[in-house]
Amino acid sequence: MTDSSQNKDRIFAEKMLPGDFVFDDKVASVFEDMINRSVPGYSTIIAMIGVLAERYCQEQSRIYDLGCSLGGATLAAVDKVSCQRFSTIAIDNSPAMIDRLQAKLDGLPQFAGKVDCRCEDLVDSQIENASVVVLNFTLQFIPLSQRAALLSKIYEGMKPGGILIVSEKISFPDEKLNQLFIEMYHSFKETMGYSKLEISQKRSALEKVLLPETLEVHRDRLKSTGFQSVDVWFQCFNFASMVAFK
Ligand code: GEK
Repeated sequence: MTDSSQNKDRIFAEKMLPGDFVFDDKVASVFEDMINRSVPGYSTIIAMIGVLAERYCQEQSRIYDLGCSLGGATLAAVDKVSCQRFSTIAIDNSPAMIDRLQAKLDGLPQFAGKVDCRCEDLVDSQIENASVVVLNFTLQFIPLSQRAALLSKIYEGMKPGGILIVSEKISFPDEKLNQLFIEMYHSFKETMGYSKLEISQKRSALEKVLLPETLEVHRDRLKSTGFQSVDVWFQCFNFASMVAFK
């Protein structure tokens, strides 16, 4: 297995037949480059997840990273938390991602035994005794009809005083702003070295797979799930991260 941080994302560089985006081995092998060049503010969001985890992780509780990919948020959290006794569970349903994350952890002695990597559909995962739950750009891939039930399950599995971090690509009710932010986002991707062909082929591949919602929809659903305080702590164009407190 190669070190994915060395691999450049050229998946959509050549003209290709249309097809839905999947988190397969090809994507996992370039994922770090892909997400860093595709999500504005990704490295800031990851670092701040560490800061939030440090503050809100409770003794004898669990941290969950749901849709962990290569563990960017997992490692940032574990690295910062100062609790004496806590466990961390990193879940993804892509075997390619979980195998790579496990291999990465095996090479990092400071994380030995600290992260339990699970290859499962988070819709079926059990959430228990959680003080920090992370959905960093994952909820957007869950079918719309399953999102409310997933959030209720997470809420039920959380300790009072715990936090849920939800980062998402978002849409806007105002069509003019929606269009503007999409265009700004595409300009951002061009500055990150993606061609117009890459941007348009990836957009088509994600169309039926990544389903953005508005901040209002996210806020209302989190509130009706039971979360007490909910708001955005990071936003850049059509990418935002929210925090919700139980
Ligand atoms: C990061 N959080 O670097 N069950 C489990 N995993 C899933 C499911 C599901 N039902 N659906 C999608 N995934 C990471 C980045 S990427 C975001 C998250 C992106 C997983 C999928 O396999 C992929 O690894 C991840 O969610 C989404 O902080 O690529 O835009």
